[in-house]
Amino acid sequence: MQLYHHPYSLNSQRVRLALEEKGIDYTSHHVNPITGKNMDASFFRMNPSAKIPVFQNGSHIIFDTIEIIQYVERIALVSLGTDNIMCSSREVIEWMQKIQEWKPKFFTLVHIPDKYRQYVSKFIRRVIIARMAESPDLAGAYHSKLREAYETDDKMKKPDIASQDKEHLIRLLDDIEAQLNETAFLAGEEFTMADVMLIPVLARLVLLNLEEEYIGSRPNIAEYWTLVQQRPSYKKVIGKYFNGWKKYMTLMKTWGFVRLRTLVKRF
Ligand SMILES: N[C@@H](CCC(=O)N[C@@H](CS)C(=O)NCC(=O)O)C(=O)O
Repeated sequence: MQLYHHPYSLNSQRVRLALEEKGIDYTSHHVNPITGKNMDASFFRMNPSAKIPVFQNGSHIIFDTIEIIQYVERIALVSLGTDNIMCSSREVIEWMQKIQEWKPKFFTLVHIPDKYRQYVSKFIRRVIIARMAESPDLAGAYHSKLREAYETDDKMKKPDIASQDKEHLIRLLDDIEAQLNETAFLAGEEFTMADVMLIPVLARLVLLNLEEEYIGSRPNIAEYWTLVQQRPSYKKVIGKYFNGWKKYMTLMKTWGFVRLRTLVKRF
């Protein structure tokens, strides 16, 4: 089984948390969307949306995060016996879908300083153009990605671009806060795939230095956040890259790559 993913990608984190929680082995391929690795023809040919994560088991390829997680659950059922491991209940799936409805893209982008955002955006556009020249048979799909990049840049110029996403996030967190008043985890007393969907959202808020505003102000979520950070799956998938000073190392590595490639004009 192959997983194409990256530590930066919130949906990739979800799938990796699920794999770790279920104890499933897989071959990991890092595809950094910020350095435009997702535009490499070898990956792009399999997945012209260029989005990660992508999960491949033989000829079976899955592109949707929730579908991948449910597939991982089924593999766990088959490989580890049916005694303890259950597939997600309806309640869990409802939470998963509700959390998935909140899209982190514009909310994240508005919290990144303009100068870095524009620099990376220009870099990615140049990567797309370079890859298009190398693989003209994929020109149509590369054009779509280029258009998408320009549309994103245009949308970012609108003053209240992330306000709807922010309101959506507040509603979601308020619902979660109320739920965590009743139960230790999102869908009951046990850790489930609903928690796997939520943890990367909280990690993203921390990464953007928004912990106090969104997590600290909600005592049940704050307590839950402390609890879930103790899990080995969290440490392996997120903590290893983003806890404390590590986040600066992770970000600097990517930023250094983008800067260097831009300076030497190698895309
Ligand atoms: N349909 C996908 C969406 C995944 C997605 O939005 N991935 C983002 C990162 S979390 C991505 O790959 N962005 C890079 C791009 O759009 O070029 C899913 O639900 O898994």
